Amino acid sequence: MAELETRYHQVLVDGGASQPVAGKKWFKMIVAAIGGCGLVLLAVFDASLSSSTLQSATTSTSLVGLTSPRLRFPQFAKASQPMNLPHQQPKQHLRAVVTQATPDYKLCYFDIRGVAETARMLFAISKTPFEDKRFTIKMGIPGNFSTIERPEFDAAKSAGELDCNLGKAPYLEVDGKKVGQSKAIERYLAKQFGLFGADDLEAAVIDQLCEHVVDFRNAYMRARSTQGDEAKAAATKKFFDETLPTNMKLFEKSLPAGESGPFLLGKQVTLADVNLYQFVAAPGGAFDNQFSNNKEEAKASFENCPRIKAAMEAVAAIPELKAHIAERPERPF
Ligand SMILES: N[C@@H](CCC(=O)N[C@@H](CS)C(=O)NCC(=O)O)C(=O)O
Repeated sequence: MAELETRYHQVLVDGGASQPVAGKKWFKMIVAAIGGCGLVLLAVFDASLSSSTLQSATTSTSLVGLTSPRLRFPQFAKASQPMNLPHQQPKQHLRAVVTQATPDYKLCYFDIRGVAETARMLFAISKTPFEDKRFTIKMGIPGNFSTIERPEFDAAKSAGELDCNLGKAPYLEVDGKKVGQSKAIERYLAKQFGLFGADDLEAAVIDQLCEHVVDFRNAYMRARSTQGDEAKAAATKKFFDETLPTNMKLFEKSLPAGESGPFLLGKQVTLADVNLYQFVAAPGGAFDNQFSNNKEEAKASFENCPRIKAAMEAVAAIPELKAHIAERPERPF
């Protein structure tokens, strides 16, 4: 039996190129038959997914960046070479392999753009329906958070509904299961919608670019928390005049070489594009709201970064995103 398993493994992993370990002829025949069935099943399964399913998957199902046959046989993930079935090119990744009903998504956050807006953009770009649950907020004095009233949020927090995000918002519900932390939600949704790269390495580069944005945001927050009005104004000016343009050039240099765009990582929009867009270029983004009226400085910061510029223009031109921005409720931040 151990021999049979070994041979079956070889058939799946290297297409049977290795020498069988079994010595007896009848045993070889059984093993070959089992291996052959496995191959036929794999081929049929792959072929059935390659054309029509792939088409419909892009609109109604999850897109996952996994290569076959590793998806189906994760225990063989460490195999040195994936098996190349006849219609597969070496190194070609099957982007859509799992068809499934779209889950019930519910995103719970305040009735503002805030840290949930990138997630809402991901829903819009992927044309995925979701419940956009918004806790109302009322400011006694505009911009003064000590005068804020948010009865629905308070009730939800007392009821333990926000426990997954340490008593804060947002959280995402997927078929009743909750995920907290806005960045975790973004990554999860991007993976579900095929906006997180074609493989783990591309996903890591997308992560890298998103973390750059976190660093840039932290630099801005440090400038904004400078004590004293004059010192704070000077620190904020320095951020837009020097820090942000320098950072954008570094961001551009950090992009993988050889991609022709228009998006940061090639032809396909990813979470990295949407994240950077919401930070420096989106209407109502990080520098275009009640607390920051610096959208022109933000846009100027990547004027000399051709790849970023092209990517930001390409994101701005996505019809579904344009519609989302035009139709979303007007809020101060
Ligand atoms: N790291 C968390 C931060 C969550 C957070 O601070 N949420 C704020 C709104 S942006 C909140 O719920 N504030 C209400 C409170 O602290 O009472 C995330 O990104 O999800």
